[in-house]
Amino acid sequence: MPANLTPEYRKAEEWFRNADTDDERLLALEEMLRTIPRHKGTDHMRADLRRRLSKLKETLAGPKKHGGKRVDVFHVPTTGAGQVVLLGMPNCGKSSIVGVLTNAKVNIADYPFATDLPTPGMARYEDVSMQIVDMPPVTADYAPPGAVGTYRGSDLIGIVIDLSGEASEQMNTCLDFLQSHRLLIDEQNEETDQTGNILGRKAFVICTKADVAKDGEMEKLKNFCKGRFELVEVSLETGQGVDELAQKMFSLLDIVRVYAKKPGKKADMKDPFTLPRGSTVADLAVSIHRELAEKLKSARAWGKNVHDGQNVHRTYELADRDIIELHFQ
Ligand SMILES: Nc1nc2c(ncn2[C@@H]2O[C@H](COP(=O)(O)OP(=O)(O)OP(=O)(O)O)[C@@H](O)[C@H]2O)c(=O)[nH]1
Ligand SMILES: [Mg+2]
Repeated sequence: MPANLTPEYRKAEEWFRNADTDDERLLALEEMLRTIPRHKGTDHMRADLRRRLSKLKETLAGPKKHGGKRVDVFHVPTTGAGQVVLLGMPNCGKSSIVGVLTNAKVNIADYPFATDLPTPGMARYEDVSMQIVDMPPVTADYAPPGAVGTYRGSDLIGIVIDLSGEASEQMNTCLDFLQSHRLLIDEQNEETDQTGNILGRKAFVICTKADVAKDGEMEKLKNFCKGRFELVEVSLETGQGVDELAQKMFSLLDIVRVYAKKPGKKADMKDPFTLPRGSTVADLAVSIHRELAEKLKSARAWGKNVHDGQNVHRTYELADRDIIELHFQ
């Protein structure tokens, strides 16, 4: 696709070429980024400009102070019950999803590459808060440096596909990125690193722009995925499917909610503890208080798999919405 560069941009480029100090180069690069036309044909040029700009800023900031820590903006610590990180091509609706589900300040725009840094927000499902992270886009031959680390640190990857465009082409680009970085969990082969951590992550597909979808695109995508991924169809314009999306994230994060109860008191039903499915009473004790956990003597449970107030062993597997009363020595 032709870049159709404007005279304004050409002028900024000339300024850059003729600049003889880094300070001036920085201003010229910023001007180039400001004046470059924003469309698909300039995707790579803009990505390259951003890269040059950030390198130059680093040079201008001077050598790092001894012992000073470099902040990795692509490292997003998880808060809440789990972390979902979005992946998708430019303009597919990633920021709109985070904008609708959370209070985070995201940049939603009708031009591509509007987002350039990970931006987390907290989404609610019933009484659980889950973190959802907006990301800069990927294309067939560009991914933001550092993004692999963000995906590796997640609990779940949300592949975002714009139904008003070519769904299978977008899906191929996303899958190529995930597969080339060993980011997809594969049932046959759970690859691990040297310390035994599984490299891949679970993924699902969020299909956006249902209100302006191409006829039959959702069906085509379903066939393309052949049951490999779960899909949710949404419109961030009309709100269609947004509640289902939050519910799907909760169910795919595979967590259980547990309400703690003090002996003789009512359970705290407002603020559940969240643990991975398969966790036990002993795990709950550790998550409440690591040191106190060693003193766990007994526990009682209320919930769908037990009689009210039943005594349970420390190996009892917690079910979603259990109420647990812990007794310490
Ligand atoms: N009609 C319609 N428009 C949508 C929907 N979701 C997003 N948009 C529009 O699509 C454009 C791009 O949305 P963004 O959320 O900024 O896309 P993005 O994936 O974050 O884009 P980048 O940051 O460039 O990667 C905006 O103009 C949105 O208003 C939707 O469900 N329906
Ligand atoms: Mg965005």
